[in-house]
Amino acid sequence: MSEQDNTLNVTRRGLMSATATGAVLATAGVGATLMGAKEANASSKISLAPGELDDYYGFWSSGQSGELRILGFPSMRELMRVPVFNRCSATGWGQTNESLKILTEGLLPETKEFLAKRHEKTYTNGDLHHPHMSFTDGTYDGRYLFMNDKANTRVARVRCDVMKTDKIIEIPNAGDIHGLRPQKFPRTGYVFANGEHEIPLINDGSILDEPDKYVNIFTAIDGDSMEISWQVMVSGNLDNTDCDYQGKYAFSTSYNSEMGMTLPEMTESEMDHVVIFNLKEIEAGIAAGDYQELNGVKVIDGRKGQNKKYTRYVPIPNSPHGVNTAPDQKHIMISGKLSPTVSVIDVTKVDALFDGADERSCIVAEPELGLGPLHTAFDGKGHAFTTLFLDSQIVKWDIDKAIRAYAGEDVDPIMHKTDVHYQPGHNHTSMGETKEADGQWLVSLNKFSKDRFINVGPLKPENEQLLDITDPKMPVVHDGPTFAEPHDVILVRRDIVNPVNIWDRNAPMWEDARIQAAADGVDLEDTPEEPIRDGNKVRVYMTSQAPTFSMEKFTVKEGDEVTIYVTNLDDVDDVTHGLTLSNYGISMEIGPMATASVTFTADRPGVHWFYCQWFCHALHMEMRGRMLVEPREA
Ligand code: CUK
Ligand code: CUA
Repeated sequence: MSEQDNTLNVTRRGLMSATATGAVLATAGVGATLMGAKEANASSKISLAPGELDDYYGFWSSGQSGELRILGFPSMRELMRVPVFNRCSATGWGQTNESLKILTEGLLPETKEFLAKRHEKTYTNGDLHHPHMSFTDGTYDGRYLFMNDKANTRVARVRCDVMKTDKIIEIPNAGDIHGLRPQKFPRTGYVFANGEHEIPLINDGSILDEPDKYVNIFTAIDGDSMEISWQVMVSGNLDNTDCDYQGKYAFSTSYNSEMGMTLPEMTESEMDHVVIFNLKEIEAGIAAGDYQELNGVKVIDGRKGQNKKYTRYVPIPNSPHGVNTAPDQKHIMISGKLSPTVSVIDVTKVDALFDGADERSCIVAEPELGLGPLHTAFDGKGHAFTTLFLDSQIVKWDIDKAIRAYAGEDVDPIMHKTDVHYQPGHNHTSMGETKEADGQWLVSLNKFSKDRFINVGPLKPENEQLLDITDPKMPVVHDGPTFAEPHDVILVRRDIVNPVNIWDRNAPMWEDARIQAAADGVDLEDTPEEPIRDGNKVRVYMTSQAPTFSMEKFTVKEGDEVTIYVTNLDDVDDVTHGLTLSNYGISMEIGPMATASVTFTADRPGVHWFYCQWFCHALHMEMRGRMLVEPREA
């Protein structure tokens, strides 16, 4: 945050707590009395006056909705939905040529074949759990956001300058990508991705109940090229992952070290493990040729008992889930899930494991915190905050005291527990997964809202609560309902994220349109008055400028394959146009100075209006034109 921003924020927040509390108490009467002075004080910190801006960007996942959401934080106002693995009616994501290219180019050949049999080009669903920003030198750098698709084994990247998805790749050999984190140091670098569900190494339908033939795969993706750098075959499954601040190790939890296929089998043993990946040794192993190539990817064998220097398996009680690296750059917290403990790894003790030290020797604390610990967040002041799923609480604890207690000293690391509503999964603190954790806010992502909102029927929203962690009692200051189902969020200081307002005409997004226009001798910004016919292919080039399209009518023949390209010439903030083609199931967004295109077969004769669906001008309703589809002669 710049000096100036900082001053402004402090002033505003300070002012609001001082004055708004007084005002609320004076005017709101009974409500304020019931609310209590403390809660009123805390609420006032987050209630921004109209026109005031938030201090942080919140990047929310959306689970089975498959999109990325941007919220202003701490107000928790939803600002934007960025389609990623889903389809979007408003923007045409999944329908425009530009989005289809991104959605299809990274699919494996066998997936393309499989989808073609279903007459689909890409999957229509996704399960997006973990959005994380690229790092440089241990903190966010505002370049990219990376995220997983657990449903269809993909990893996507969003460009933060335009807040659009620019790459999606399917990960071969792995079963369902779950945990995902970018490398923190020296930069991203690698994006680490866990395959969650173990599958037979040769998954051709001939193997079902032979657990020893099942493997799981840890993948390192190059965050710049979005190509796979290497993979490691492991024992057990892989749940969540994080890495250190030295650029040496990544850590993945495994809740099914048993390699069980049924629930009783998966939860049988008291100890599961965290796998530690030695990045330098893996790179050396790849360079030395100690790999097998599977589906075009170099795969190192890091299974248990291989006794090579690629991996170590540290026993952890019991079905561990979350793994979170502390901003002290030294400690890694592994949440026990079925064990009431969080196991703390000291990264400075990990080197010794690869020289033969006992695996548990890197554990320096294992505080008992409560029931169902899932994920841990940090304030950068030596404290950790762990969600307790079963207890419906956030527990704040002292990392140093936990270490001293583990060494035998009689100290209690638990500082405070706050009730949340209900059943929290992830929690996250402002800048909490970077070395710049600032200890201001914590958001608790609760799986159940039950009675917190007026009833909307059997399907309820989730409830994401905001806790003020500058207060030792960590009061809940806001309830934020969300639709299915954000698992995770990051809170990024707003000075780090600097999106543009207007597209750059050279953006790679519509590269194909540029190439086609050049081949047709068309200037995308000064388009011809008639469509270009090329056999039964028709290319309609248009520009949009509020409140008109450059073409008010065009004619095609039934059965033609029509592509409509629209270039939005309005280089004005917030003047987005759209093109919806009525009764053809077609719509798309065209941002300021962007080009977008859509291809379809004109198999419905008649007059069809195309209209702009973004309210752009006083004459927005009039921003429309006609496509005439002439019936084919019988
Ligand atoms: S997981 Cu959902 S609560 Cu997919 Cu990060 Cu822990
Ligand atoms: Cu352009 Cu509405």
